[in-house]
Amino acid sequence: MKITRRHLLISSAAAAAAASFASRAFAAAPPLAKKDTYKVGFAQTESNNPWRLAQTKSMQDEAAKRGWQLVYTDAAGSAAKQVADVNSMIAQQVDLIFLAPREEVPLIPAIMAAKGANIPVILLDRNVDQSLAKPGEDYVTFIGSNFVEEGQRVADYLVAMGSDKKTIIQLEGTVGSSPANDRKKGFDDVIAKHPDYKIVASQSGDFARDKGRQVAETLLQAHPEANVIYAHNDEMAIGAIAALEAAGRKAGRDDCLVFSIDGGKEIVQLVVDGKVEAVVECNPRFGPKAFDTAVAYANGDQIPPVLINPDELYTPENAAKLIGSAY
Ligand code: GYE
Repeated sequence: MKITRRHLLISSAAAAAAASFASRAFAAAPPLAKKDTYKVGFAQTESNNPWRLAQTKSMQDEAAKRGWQLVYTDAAGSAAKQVADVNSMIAQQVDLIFLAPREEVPLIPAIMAAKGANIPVILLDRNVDQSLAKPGEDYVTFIGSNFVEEGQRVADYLVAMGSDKKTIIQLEGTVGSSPANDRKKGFDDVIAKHPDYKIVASQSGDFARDKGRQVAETLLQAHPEANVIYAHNDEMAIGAIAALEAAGRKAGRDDCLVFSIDGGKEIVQLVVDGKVEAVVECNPRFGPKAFDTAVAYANGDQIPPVLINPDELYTPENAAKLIGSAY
């Protein structure tokens, strides 16, 4: 059975909200009153990596700077907990919710419940299934990177290198998350146009360092001929380097090329050291833009359906120069 917008509404825990939502379906996203200060929620997905910690700090710093109250929750890697977190923010009557939806589909009921309670939602860093919820209607906007383009940039770089290393292992992010889906699509589509390159294995390491290490270890055993690793984030790339070294292999141009996305200080240093070939930045410092967007929305400005963050590309040519600005 295909899950439709209607099914999700009916199955939502917030049945009362859903009833009032029915009459509002397809109307504009809830408004935000103009006030001097706000109480806003930030529903984080997990805190198991430096990217998440940098994002949380950026949101907390911005709230403090403006004197806004921030209701912060950490879903600890569980979409179900994140839905509950959003429902608790609704019960606390926050003015607006910043949501980093862990996965594309399970957070839809939370967005609909907030809409039903007349609380606007701004999506940060991860998106939701666009056939089930729409910007400007169900939530205000999505702020984040273009993940398809991030994957394309890695593949374009690899192909442009013209190296003889063409046998690829891909470490995917969290299953069902928009960055994992899109970083894979962007990369795979470019590689498909170059039949001399081959993705021999592609598996999720859940955006986590140790899971990335374990998955890389297994895949390197199954495919010892692999000589390129493309990881959907820094954490899994760092885990993969540990797996390569444990297998008596080397990360770098002499043996196995490693690529990643995020661009934290630790990985940029590995580019400087020659262990990582290139990293597409995905900047986690969302605070200023997130809060500015909320204010613009309260002022009645037209908010575009997506607000894309510009991303740097770290390479052996610029890594030493740019490391100071990496998170
Ligand atoms: O790449 C990863 C994090 O959603 C863009 O999630 C974000 C990704 C980021 O856990 O490190």
